[in-house]
Amino acid sequence: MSKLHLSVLLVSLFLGFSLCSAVTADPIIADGLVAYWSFDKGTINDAIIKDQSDIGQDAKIIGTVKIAKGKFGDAVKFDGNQANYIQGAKNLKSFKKKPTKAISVEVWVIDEGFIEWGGYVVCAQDNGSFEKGWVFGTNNIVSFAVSTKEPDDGNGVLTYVKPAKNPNRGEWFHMAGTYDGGTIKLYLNGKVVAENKNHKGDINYPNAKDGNGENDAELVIGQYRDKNEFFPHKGLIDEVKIYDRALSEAEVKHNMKSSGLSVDVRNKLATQWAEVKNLHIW
Ligand SMILES: [Ca+2]
Ligand SMILES: [Ca+2]
Ligand SMILES: [Ca+2]
Repeated sequence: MSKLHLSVLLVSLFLGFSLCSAVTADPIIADGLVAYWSFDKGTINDAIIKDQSDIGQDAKIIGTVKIAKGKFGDAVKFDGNQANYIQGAKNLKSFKKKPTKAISVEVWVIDEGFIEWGGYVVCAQDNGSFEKGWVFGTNNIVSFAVSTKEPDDGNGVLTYVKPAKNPNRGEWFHMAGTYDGGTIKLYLNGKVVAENKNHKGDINYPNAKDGNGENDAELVIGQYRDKNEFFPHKGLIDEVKIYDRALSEAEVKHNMKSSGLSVDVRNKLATQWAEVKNLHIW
């Protein structure tokens, strides 16, 4: 084969590959995105997990987690040991754009436990009647709880909004929780499975006035974790997204089929084009 033919063949292969990788999944919705950890190759460097949103909410591996085959690309595997989890933000101050009026949290999960108090993504203090922040995980059954301005008994109220039954143990499922200032919704595999209309107003986070070690919260992935309770997830978590607005049902459905950001795809294509050009010169 001549050098020219080889070049043409390689260029064709690269173009084919570029097109394939561009169309395997639509980009996720970027409007309102405040953190996105895909856990894919190239986004994890030592203990740092790059946030792919433009907010730069990089996360940190505490202890050890394994990288495993995910729903899209790679995912993280948690072994059920409380020493091992991912810290999205050390405290509320370092949670750069924490949702305050509305929120969506989205994940792909394999759960081996469905434990009583489990956390997929958590930013909360729930200690007796002190209930502030939000918990996206399990209360025996998959659930989403958001403490809000109303109702408030003086130190916050969390209502664990959940369906009648769990997804299958050991199988991937998609879960999204949304709160728009008036309704908490829980989605499983793109369908609303639980709803609560009792909560209203801004999200009630721990604040400076709350003493007793309850004036702050950590943003945690893979564990229910507050000042006095540590309940680790056993299983996998992939494609964690947090938004500061409530996604619609259509948007949740769209994101289920999506991975990456459109800007990433453009950058990737640009890189591959550069590679193709370099190759062509030789
Ligand atoms: Ca992934
Ligand atoms: Ca607690
Ligand atoms: Ca309370």
